[in-house]
Amino acid sequence: KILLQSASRFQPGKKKFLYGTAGFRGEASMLESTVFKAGIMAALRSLKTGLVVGLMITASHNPVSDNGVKIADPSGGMMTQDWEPFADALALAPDPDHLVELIVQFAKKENIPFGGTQSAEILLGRDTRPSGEALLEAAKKGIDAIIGSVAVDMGILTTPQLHWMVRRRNMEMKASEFDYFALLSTSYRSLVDLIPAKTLTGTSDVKLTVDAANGVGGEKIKELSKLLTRLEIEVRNSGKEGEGALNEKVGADYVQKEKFAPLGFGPHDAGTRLWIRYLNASYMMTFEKCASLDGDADRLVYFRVLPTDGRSVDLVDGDKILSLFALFIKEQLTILNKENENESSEFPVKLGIVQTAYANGASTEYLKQLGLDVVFTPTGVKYLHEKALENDIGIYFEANGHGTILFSEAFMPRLESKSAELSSVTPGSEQQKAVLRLLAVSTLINQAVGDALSGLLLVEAILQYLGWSIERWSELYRDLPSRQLKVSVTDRNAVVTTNAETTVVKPLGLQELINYEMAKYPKGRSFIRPSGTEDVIRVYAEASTQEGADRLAQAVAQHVD
Ligand code: NG1
Ligand code: ZN
Repeated sequence: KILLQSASRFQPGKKKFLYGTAGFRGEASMLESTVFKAGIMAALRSLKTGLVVGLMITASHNPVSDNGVKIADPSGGMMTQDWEPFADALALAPDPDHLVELIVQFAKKENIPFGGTQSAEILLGRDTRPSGEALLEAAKKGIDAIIGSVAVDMGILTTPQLHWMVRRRNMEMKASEFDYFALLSTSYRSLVDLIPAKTLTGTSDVKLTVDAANGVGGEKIKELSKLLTRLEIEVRNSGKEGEGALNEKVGADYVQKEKFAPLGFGPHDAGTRLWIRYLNASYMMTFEKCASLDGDADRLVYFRVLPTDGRSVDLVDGDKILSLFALFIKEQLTILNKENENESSEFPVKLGIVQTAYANGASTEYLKQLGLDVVFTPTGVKYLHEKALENDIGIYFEANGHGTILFSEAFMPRLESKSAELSSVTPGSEQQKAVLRLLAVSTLINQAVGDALSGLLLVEAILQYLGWSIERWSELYRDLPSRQLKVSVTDRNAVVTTNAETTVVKPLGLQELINYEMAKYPKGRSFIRPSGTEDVIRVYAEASTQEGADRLAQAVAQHVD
């Protein structure tokens, strides 16, 4: 009855929403009833599992007029895919009666202890969008409509902070925002303290300029940086009044897709080049390293403004962050397994890499050259995350900068007992340090979802460990030129793909046309897929030259149209 009453207050709008790559997204003013239903979903999910669930109001890198809602499962990851059809059905329910009927049926099928003694707890978070507050109220109404469920408003958060809190709560660990900042900063500190003295570059702070997309990451990174030693962060586009609009020509999505510096950055950020004579050798030093977060701070890319025009950038994208992480972890595993006189036992570790078709071909080649095992999944964190979990240590990244490192549940106790063994057998040994580094990575990196803040600290710690500048890092391999386009279509679901989205199966004949275009360009590779967050078909193309990539993308886009 309560459900029916509140449902009548949230009549569905005309627009139909589906639970896509990252939950429901769209024009904020159309979303109220959908968010209300997401509140119901979250409550049911918590009732079903008996654990804490999260609900986040954000539209990430999309314009400020948009918003969205997604549910974090008890693990801290994305809501289980099994429930997506139910989410869609709820969203499509034409009226309150149908809605209630759907819920009752689903609760029966899933054995959800509906109306019983079981209680549910849902952590709510939202980004800085002005529409967030009202939508959060709608979510609360949805939660309140399910008896026994409690909504806990965690305030304005980055998406990864909320996921982290859910995960930690269910692990019965401290999970406040303060705990988050404390854990990240102490883990970073441990990694920096473990840097070999010979690579430590002087005593001065490392500098980094961060574009926070005028989003929630701006204030959060400022707070975090107060707790950091050896890293000085300047934040621009922090979201303060007068600094510009959320995600408008700023942020990780803009920098990665357009390959231009965000607003607020220019020629003055291209840096100074100095030749320093030291022990008869010349060193070139540059002082410019910039990073961009997206609107909810779950994506991170690095860049360097090029002195040529002060606007173009040398992009260091998610693939290169992944490569840096992979290189570092692999090195620690090698140290750990190096034979030594103390003969600690062999410590086999399964390290695996997960990418999507958007990964630059050069990155995949580089990772394979390192001897790493690389697999591909369709776009969407839920797929990458699931695949990465099949390893002891799994690293996944999307080219757009969303990714993380996962340490499996079975592996963590092994790593901890190895650490205990080494600290008694060979304290202070290189092996012991390698284990301590891996342990610090496991607490620094957000294992619930990709997190720009924790990712950034890991990047900085590794660069210091290696003694690398952003230029040296960028030179790991040279990206193949690429181009991304989007084509507006009436029904994006008319395109169906397979093979981790690299082959079109519907409409018939389209793949043959794409193959025909690809064959025209050296190193030509192109694929299309329906976006899960916008009403478009995305086109990706790669070739040995930029002109080739541009022409290939254009040609393929024309076949889609
Ligand atoms: P869609 O719109 O499905 O392409 C985009 C990103 C995904 C993921 C989601 C969620 C690209 C090409 N796609 O999804 O990788 O990050 O948004 O935010 O960047
Ligand atoms: Zn995001």
